[in-house]
Amino acid sequence: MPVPYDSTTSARTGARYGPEAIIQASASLEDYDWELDLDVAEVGIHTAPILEPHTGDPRLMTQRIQQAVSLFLSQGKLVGILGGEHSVCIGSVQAHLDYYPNLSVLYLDAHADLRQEFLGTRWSHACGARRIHEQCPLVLAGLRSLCLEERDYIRGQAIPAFFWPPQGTESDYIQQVTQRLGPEVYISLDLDVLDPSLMPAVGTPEPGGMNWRQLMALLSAVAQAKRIVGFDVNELSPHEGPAACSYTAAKLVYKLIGYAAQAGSLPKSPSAESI
Ligand SMILES: [Mn+2]
Repeated sequence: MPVPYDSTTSARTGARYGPEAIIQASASLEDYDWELDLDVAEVGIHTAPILEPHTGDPRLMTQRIQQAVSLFLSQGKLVGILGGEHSVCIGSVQAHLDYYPNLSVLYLDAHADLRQEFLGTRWSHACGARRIHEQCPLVLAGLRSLCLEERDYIRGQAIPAFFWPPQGTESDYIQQVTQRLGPEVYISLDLDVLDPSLMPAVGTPEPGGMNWRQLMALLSAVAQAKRIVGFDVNELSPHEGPAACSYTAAKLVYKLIGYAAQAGSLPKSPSAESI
């Protein structure tokens, strides 16, 4: 579901162009995934109409996203959101909790997004993880940028926060992240979890991030151990970087669909439309 929304973005706007760029790039990708030995298109991918942004009130935008995601969940679909700024995760997770009460969220982001409020709203892109943590268990991974308020909140609430780069081996890191998640996992991903050398087209680039292989290793391990029941991929700001970034984001979305299918997360729906 494309959500071209970036109204609370503080540094660089442009994530509103992300969904269209991902969808365009996806048409040029191979549907077959050799790693999974799976034709992702055959899983059944439906591209929903774009969700029109509510630019007047971020709280109302959150509600709009929740209602739209709920509609698809009521039809037994696995929903993946193409953002848009990262605050789109709040409404999506709220909707998923109605269907998956034991949901836990893997929040992949260079930033903690744990501020209580940012620039006058609690539904800002800088508050996404905070709003999620108020509702369900949350695991932060890929983290490498935060403020003191967020550090204190992580310590006070004992939130599992895995900083990047890993202190030990990558496989230990992956194991520790996975162990902190429940059986049903929602993946909320800010593309700035990747290193800006690979993904410069984001609103708030942060050096020292994951490379492609490291991110895939983590997602693959989570998919093998857990059931992926929903996801969002956010913050692609295509005008801020080379076209390769849109392809990378589109490939990531295909990978997430493939991993979810591999783990048996996807409902078998004969009515799914292919694109
Ligand atoms: Mn971020």
